[in-house]
Amino acid sequence: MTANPSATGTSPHLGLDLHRELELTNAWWRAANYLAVGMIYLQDNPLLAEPLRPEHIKNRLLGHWGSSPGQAFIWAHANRVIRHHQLDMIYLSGPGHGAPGVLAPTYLDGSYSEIYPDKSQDAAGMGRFFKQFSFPGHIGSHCTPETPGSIHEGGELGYVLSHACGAVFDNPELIALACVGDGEAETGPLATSWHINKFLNPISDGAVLPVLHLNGYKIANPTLLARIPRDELQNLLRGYGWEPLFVEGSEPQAMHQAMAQAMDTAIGRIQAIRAEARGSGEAVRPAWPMIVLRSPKGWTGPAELNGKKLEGFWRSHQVPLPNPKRDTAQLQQLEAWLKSYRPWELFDENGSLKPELRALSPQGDRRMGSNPHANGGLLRRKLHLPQSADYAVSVAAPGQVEHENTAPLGELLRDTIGRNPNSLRVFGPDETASNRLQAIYERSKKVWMENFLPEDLDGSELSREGRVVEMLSEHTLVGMMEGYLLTGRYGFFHTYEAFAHVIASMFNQHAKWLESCIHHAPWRAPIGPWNCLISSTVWRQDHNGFTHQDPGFIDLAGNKSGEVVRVYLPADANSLLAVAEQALVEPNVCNIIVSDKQKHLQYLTLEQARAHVAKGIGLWSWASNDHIGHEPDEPDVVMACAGDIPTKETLAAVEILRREIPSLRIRVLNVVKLFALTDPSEHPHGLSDRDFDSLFTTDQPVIFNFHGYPWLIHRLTYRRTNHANFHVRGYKEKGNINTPLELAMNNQIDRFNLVIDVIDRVPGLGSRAAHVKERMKEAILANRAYAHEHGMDAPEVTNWRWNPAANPAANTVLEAIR
Ligand SMILES: Cc1ncc(C[n+]2csc(CCOP(=O)(O)OP(=O)(O)O)c2C)c(N)n1
Repeated sequence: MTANPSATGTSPHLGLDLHRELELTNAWWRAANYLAVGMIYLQDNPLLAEPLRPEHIKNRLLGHWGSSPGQAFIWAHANRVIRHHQLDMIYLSGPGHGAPGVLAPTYLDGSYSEIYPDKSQDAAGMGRFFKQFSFPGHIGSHCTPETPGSIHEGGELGYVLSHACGAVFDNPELIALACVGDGEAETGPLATSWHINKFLNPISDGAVLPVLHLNGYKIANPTLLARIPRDELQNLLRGYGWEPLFVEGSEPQAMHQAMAQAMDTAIGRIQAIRAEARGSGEAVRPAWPMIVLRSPKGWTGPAELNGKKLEGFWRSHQVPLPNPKRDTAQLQQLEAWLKSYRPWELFDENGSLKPELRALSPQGDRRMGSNPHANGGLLRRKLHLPQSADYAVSVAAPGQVEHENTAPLGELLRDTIGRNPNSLRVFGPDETASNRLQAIYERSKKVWMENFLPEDLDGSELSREGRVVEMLSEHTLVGMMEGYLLTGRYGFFHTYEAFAHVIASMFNQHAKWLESCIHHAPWRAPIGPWNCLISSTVWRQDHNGFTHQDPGFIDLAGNKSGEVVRVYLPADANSLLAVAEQALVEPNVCNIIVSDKQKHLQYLTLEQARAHVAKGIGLWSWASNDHIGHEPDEPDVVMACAGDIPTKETLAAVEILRREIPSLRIRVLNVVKLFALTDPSEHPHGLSDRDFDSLFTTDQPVIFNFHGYPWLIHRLTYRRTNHANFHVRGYKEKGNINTPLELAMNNQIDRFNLVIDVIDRVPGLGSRAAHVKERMKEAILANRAYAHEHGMDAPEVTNWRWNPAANPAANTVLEAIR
């Protein structure tokens, strides 16, 4: 429907009739637009107390005007319905580059000055507010963490709806007003996120109110949704399950009327949906309302410059008048533009907003600049974890039993959800059971607001109230999780390793957000950790093959600030539990946990695993033979490993070496915290040089068997004393439909190649261990032939168990050297 532009009646608030209320709303919007222009251009003379001169203009003009007036318009009308209905509402700016249209309202509602008292409500404060915008040493040009009321920077476009959805999960009274850029709507993540309405339960969740901001243009192009026929757009949005309300035009008075009516209709509809569902107790998916705001890009800005169209065209996207400092005509045009808002009618002689306009903002925490949900750490409660010991795998001796590493974690998550029923959700792209986390379903199912078929009762685990969110859009899931975290709750995302790259950019953005919060917005309380379990890993893609083999996601983590990023590579189930005990609760971090879902050998008891995780790198003395009591421990070689399969192959290699060359002194190190490898000045997990040197030695060969691409280990250790002796094995893009051992052999992380590496690297071994080396080469050929003949690994490989009983008689090589 199109909102009727001739809405009439009496405002139930402020004792104003609607006409007067909208007149004031328009004045408030003028004030916001004035501030937005001031932010982009002015470093002095904020109230135009004197004629505008070049020195009042900033030297570099950095910002985006085009989106700003439309966003301030939305905010103005949100204020109106918040006041009328005492709503709990937050605003998310999809095109966050339109920050002037968000910052200005937070200044007008007083939130900004409360957080930043020097940006006071007077001319001097306004001057500082203008100058700091998009200015070196001050704030950025998007809705960065410094922006009060923002949980969404909007620098990288595409996530506004999924963030909004996460924010309203389990917040039944909250409305997340989400401005979607029409350019943003062309991105893959945004396009798929229209489906959020399939996961919102009108009884227990809040509502997302999208406003598709159809201002027609991106940076230098028309937008698709603005140019397709209107009925096509309407059908598209309806097809996604929304009921669009259209507000279209450019004449302010008619637009205020239309927007007021659309907002009234939308809020009325949301309230009716809630009342119906909550009254009946029956949750079905309604057609939630949304608004399509078709207004000019750069609305109220200069119509043209040198005969070229600005308002209502892409040329208004950034700074419409690019050079008023040096071009007198542009300076005059800018002054006329600023004066067109009649600031003298809006601000008193001190520069404070006039009281009748100030009254248009909601009060206290109802202001969208001060809503506590947008500083979610304030609302965050401690996550109650059950005792991990209840789920620990019993390990009588290392390397004897196999277990699915992720299954106990599933039990831990199940009971953590039980203890935190409204503040923990698990997100995954259709893989919760596949990743062996299905124990969660004993406590909570998958949320599903669509219809149910009878056969769904047979194992589909669907429910209206589920704490598990599954959808085949990693973007939407991670966006939902981030919205959930940013509003003070806890989340856990799990995915395929190779496809974690799909959300690599989201990880980047979230890590940047956290980093900025810590350094530039200390008033933001810490939020719960961003958890990503990578559980279908490169080394066990038996039925998928090459496309599913890519351990590069953790490489990204190496690019981010150590303050906010953690990578864990637990080798067994208890290590994963011990990691989870930390990862689930550490605030303001992103955790990447790599743990394959299949059955693996178990090495450590929970107590041992906890100590191992606390240290980050463990010297596994039970696997080493360099500990010779009274003499200094001097290994001939250090066998280091990180990750489940590389750990197993390393141990199998050590077993061969101890059998074949028993006097070779081997030290086995297992790395569970990847960043323990780096310097403590780079990462809080980092080991000191002394600790590192004592583990890895300063001069002995280190054969490092790594889960990921080998270069990452070199990146992390290049400054360590013994780096020159590091020989790293890892994934080298050699894969197909392989057996596990064959894949390991193709990439040389297997036991036989590791033995060869040791023979090649330990000084003096070489030709003296030629017979062993030959046997290893033969073993590789034989095992490959077996795999190609039988389609599986030989039983002695598959059923291999740690058994270091050495046979001293076989030792001849090293004794001859010593
Ligand atoms: C994912 C992504 N791709 C490209 C850009 C670069 N970019 C910044 S603004 C913009 C145009 C945005 O258009 P729209 O969403 O309609 O916003 P508005 O018109 O309100 O400025 C683009 C392409 C980006 N920020 N994010």
